[in-house]
Amino acid sequence: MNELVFATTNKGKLVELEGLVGARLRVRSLKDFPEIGEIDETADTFEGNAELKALTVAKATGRWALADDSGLVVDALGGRPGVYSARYAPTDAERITKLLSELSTVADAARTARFVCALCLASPSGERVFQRGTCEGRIGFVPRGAHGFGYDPIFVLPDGRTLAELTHEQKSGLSHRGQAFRLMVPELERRLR
Ligand code: ITT
Repeated sequence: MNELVFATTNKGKLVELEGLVGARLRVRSLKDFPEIGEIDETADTFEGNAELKALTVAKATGRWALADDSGLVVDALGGRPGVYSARYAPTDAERITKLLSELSTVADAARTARFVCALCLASPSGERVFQRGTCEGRIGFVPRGAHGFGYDPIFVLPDGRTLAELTHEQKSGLSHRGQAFRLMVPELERRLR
């Protein structure tokens, strides 16, 4: 079975990505390559940061690498936190509290938002393939649900459930990451046989 390195340190992403391809590919993560260390996300687009992470890891490991750069785009905040979603506050709980407080005077109808996921698959010789997925919803008023990670407990889907109220499989079926990933699977199958 071929090996793919997920260029991520985010446990929540890793669990989701392993669920999506773990059966087809031998999945390694940055934990298996501690010498690579932190990769600075200096680009100002999701694709730019995904490319930085994937290329760095592919070159350092000599293996195909897949990176995910994702985040939450909130319309009432002019698109923030966007590419800075991980750096918006130090922990998931603090990020949620800060976002709810920034939106405290914003009515339900104006709380529209979307998750964006850019995936970049890169080879050690510098080949690159990109895919993108989005998931539309609204920012709720109180956190609900115990599954998922990050902003999931305050991301409300059109049916009223938060992403954190879905099982792992249900979330993958409609999430930004699940969509981007399903688009990437044929590319993985073609290149990593
Ligand atoms: P890596 O760069 O190591 O992959 P990271 O957490 O720094 O991990 P990003 O820079 O892509 O990842 O930041 C994405 C942030 O957006 C992440 O930390 C969450 O706060 C949020 N996020 C992304 N996808 C999410 C999801 O499916 N559910 C909830 N929050 C999500």
